[in-house]
Amino acid sequence: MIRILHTSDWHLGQTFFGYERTEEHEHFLDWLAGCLRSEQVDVLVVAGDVYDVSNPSAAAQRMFYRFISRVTRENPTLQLVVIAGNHDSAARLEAPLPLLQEMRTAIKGVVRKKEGEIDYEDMIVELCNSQGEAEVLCLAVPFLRQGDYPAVDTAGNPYAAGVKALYNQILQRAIRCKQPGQAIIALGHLQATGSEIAEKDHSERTVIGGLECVSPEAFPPSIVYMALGHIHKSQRVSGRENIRYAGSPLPMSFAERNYRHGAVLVTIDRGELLSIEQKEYLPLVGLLSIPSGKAEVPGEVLAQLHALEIQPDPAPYLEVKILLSEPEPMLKQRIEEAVADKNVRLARIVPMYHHTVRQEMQEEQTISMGLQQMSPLEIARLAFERSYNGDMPEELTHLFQEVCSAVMAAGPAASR
Ligand SMILES: [Mn+2]
Repeated sequence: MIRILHTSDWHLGQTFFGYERTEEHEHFLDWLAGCLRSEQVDVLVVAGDVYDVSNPSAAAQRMFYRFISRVTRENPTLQLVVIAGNHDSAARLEAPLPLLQEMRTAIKGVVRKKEGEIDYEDMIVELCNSQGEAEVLCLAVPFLRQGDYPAVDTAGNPYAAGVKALYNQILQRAIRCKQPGQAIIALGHLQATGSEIAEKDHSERTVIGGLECVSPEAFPPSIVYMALGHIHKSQRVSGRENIRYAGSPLPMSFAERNYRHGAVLVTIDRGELLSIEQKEYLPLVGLLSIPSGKAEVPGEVLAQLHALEIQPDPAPYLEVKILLSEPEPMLKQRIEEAVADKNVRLARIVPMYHHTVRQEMQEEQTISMGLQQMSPLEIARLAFERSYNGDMPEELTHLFQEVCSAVMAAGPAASR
């Protein structure tokens, strides 16, 4: 039996509206270290975006290495598998590998080539149970950039087809060297179709129109568990229990206020998936939104802020949403005064003008329709209508379609 803990999107080093989050990340890592011990985890998986930026600070890197050193000392057979996400620098993440391998840590950032061919075997990592027996073959595929995946002749989306082909190639090789009683799992840092992202949230950097979406069909049933990263909301994909996003341990934006955070504990025995269990983590610092629902006029919001109880430590992040009919220059100061003794970290004041509210309704409609179901042209038309209150001219429509097909032909890297 082997127990695998799936996490992703740690985003170490991230600041939140200018506030340091070190304490929050340390709190999460402490929780995680506790979980690894209490659940007797054999393998910890980080499905990408270890760091928030490709050139992380010395403090963020120290935090990561200190954690690896700590948990591998505390759990003498624990193994770690880390893949690079789109926020990580693939090469930099791999750089300390010669040292980390000594600590039973595998990092896959770069897709290697051997004699001009993708080195598929390089992405297969053996995972061992506490007895030291290899029970699982793990397809550790990092975030894929153009050139990392094979070029596929397709009328459809070249990125999705390329990613699917790459997983398939590695899977074929894994199946070939798989021993009886072994299972195959896979890691990925990508957006799967049928996954839910936060409303108006850009922190996941998804591209509208679904160009960067990979269908869950790309992951055949011979993969008993698919550990995904990139989307911050913990969820299963397209109703399939064994294809999951672990979600980010900390909320990365106010849109993620109501998310549940944590890790996924996966138990595999004799080649079969035994159980999938969500381990909940409560972030150290809360998010507070005032008003809790839609934006209100300044008088109402200020009254609510004055009535706010003094918050317990650690001070929550506060977002204030104000409905305005005209700019109010003194507003920021009045809000700051109202919360001065409330023990909150004022993160942002969101002014909403009446026309923004109308746009919001349109946007909500769009989201309920599902951007995935809309073509890029439909989205562009909607955006044009919103900005200019009229239909998009025919000439512009033609130009847009030309650009679209050029981008499609070039693959997703061109849009990044
Ligand atoms: Mn990501």
